[in-house]
Amino acid sequence: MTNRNITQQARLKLGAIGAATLLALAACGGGDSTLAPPVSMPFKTLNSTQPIVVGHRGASGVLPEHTIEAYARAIDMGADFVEPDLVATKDGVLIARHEPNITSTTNVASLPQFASRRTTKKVDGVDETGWFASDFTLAEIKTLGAVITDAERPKQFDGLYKIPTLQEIIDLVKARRTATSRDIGIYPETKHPTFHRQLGLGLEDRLISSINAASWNSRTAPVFVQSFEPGSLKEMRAKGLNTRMVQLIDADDYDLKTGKLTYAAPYDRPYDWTVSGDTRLFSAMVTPAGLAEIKTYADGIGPWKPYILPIRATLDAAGNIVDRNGDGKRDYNDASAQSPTTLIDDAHKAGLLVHAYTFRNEQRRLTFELNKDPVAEYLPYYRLGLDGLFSDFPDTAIAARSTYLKELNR
Ligand SMILES: [Ca+2]
Repeated sequence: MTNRNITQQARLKLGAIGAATLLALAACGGGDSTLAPPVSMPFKTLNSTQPIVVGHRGASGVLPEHTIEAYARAIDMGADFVEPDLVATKDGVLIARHEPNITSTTNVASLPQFASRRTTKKVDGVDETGWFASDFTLAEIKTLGAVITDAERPKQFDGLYKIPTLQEIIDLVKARRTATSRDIGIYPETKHPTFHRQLGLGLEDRLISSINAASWNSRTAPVFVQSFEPGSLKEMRAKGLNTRMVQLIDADDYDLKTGKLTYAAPYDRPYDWTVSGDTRLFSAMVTPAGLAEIKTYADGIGPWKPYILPIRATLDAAGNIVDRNGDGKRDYNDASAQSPTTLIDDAHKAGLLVHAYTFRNEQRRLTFELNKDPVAEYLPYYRLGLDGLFSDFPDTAIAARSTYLKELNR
């Protein structure tokens, strides 16, 4: 390639300002040999570094979630962090599960020796029936097999992999850090902290203890600690946890007709707010006042992604969703991402990182304009300066990030 071609290509990529800079450089130097390579554009992230990819429950799109195998696969796919959700066993060991109720994520319901453990418990104010991690010792938990929960995902690995402890996940990540020289980290979440505290199985002290034992209790450690309950994060900060922390921000659903998020219990507010009589909704957290409050105890927010790009459908004259893809159904696949909210900018102004959840490949989860391409979903978020994201398919997130890096000449 000639230098002339480099200049033309750069002009196309950079737009007027970048091309003008290159032309000025060429004019000053007076020779082709002085031409600089295309100028890299800056990241819009809070710390001006590339956005991180978090393997959500591991590579949970392809292997049963929250298993060593799923975390290892996420790391192999290029994830910067792996995300263990934490619940406690009867003997007080932190294990990786999305819910205290392990009915849907394990084969426990098919094991006759545990049939009598089936029970009903109130989780965040809602009665749930099934098998609960807190009724099993770690030794018993280790006899279970993990299963994949999404019917569209591969089932052939069901029952083959065990439920890992937090310690086993830390050991995996440390081994992979050494083997790859990559800066891989963990992104643990305290799950239903109030529920566990009421059982006498508080998660916070146990998590701090594990992080201390790993020599990772610092701001520069490869650790983000996350929770939906502010009280859990505040407790850990008060007890000496120095890692970066992220306040998760949920909602119940979206109304495709209005493009607005909806708030129904138990996804209306953090459960510790419900217990303490605080009647605000999760939506209070994304206001300037809410962000300023989060900044007093956390380093970032983890919003559900429609807080950044609201999703809305087109309506016909009768007020019904238009079946834009012509499949006879009127649903998410017919809706579109709307103009972005100011949340990323507002959070950055408050000094907070923004890590959005959750990105998934399945066609039923993609809006109309994405044209069935899951990579395309990530790009507007990266371009807005999102600091990181959670994906069930870290390889897709990395592929999209590579596309984005090329846009920035990086
Ligand atoms: Ca449709």
